Amino acid sequence: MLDLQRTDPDVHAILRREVERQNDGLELIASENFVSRAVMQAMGTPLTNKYAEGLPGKRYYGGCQFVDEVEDLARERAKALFRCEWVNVQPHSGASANAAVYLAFMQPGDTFLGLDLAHGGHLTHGSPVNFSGILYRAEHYGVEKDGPLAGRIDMDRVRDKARAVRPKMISIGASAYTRDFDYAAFRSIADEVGAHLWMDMAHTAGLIAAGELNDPLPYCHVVTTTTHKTLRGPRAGMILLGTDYENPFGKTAPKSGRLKMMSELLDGAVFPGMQGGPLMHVIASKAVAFGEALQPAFHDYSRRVIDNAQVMAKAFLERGYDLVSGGTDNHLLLIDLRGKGLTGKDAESALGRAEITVNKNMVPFDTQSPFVTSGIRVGTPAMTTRGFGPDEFERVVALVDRVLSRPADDGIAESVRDEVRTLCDEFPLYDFVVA
Ligand code: DSN
Repeated sequence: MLDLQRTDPDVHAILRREVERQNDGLELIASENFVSRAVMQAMGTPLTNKYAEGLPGKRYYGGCQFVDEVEDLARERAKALFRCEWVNVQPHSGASANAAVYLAFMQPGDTFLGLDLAHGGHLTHGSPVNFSGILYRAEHYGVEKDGPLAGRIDMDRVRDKARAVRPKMISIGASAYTRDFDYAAFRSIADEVGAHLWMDMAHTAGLIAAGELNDPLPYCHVVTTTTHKTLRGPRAGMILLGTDYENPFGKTAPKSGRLKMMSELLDGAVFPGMQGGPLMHVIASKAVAFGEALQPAFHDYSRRVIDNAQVMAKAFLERGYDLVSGGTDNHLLLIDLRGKGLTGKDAESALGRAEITVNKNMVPFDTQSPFVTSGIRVGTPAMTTRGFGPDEFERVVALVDRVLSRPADDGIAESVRDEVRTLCDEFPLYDFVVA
């Protein structure tokens, strides 16, 4: 960093301010985390210089002998982590991984069925403003509005919808869904209608790797993920094949043949289908992160992420907040602020003034626009990495509540910000980037 300070003080000054922001504030965005120094070091290496189109041992460029080794290591570690037989670690992001899945298994105009963005799904699961909704015929299932399954997916409704629209592919996965998924039920629906089953586990990959949530790999034909979020690696993506290769294209082929067919389709969809050269410095960083996630300490971390989310849920409920689905099974909460007379936009902005970072989020059946929203999404992965436990998360809820009770009061924002800084100082984060 000292070099950068000398050679480009403008960029250095911006980086320093961002690191200070991360050090001094409460990071509650559910999709963010804090990576280790080792994960960052691998990214900041000369591997960024290397072109390596193709796969290890089959490249279109010379000089790939060492990047081959690191990609192989990343692949082996990912397979061990998710107990599966095939991965592609080249997608630049979760959205790129998802695009490759569409390219491999769908033709433009084909129908697929996924969770509605407005009910917690993701842009790449068929939003009309995303390629997935522009190129393909997107149909959606959602969560229940009322009754015992309020805020949750009713699998009978998913089955009815699948029977009605006969999708070629069904997606599972979400960016704001607080409950676990019933993969066996999804698989039985996919089998009934002859659809590929795809899980986008971007949010929960770390919790799944640690065995803290249901495992999609035995049920889904293909699984995609980001490698940051709960997995706590670099910002990037990955594709995995499920461990049951029975699929609508190859029911009669032997297992090894089906694995080959599916993996070749997906490899080709990543490169040359979607991407050019893979980012070898990021792949090296993925290898480091997967190595960390294979350690027993990562299991303990993942358990604490969920325990802390439950502590937060209880504390918010006790303070009269309305949680979509009434609580959480995973790392995030979706808070419906309509009962508090607040929009998500106003809440995000008021909390921001106190250096508490959240994101505004649509709640199911929202009447506000996606830019305003009626909710906020909060998560525990980042502050759990920092060392926060139940006591700290209870303090966090008290601080959030103080701000949201008087969102326009600058005096409260200022005093909460002072407490936030004191709390953060007790759990130091990065001291090396700003040296
Ligand atoms: N943008 C991510 C999130 O915040 O959930 C999903 O890709």
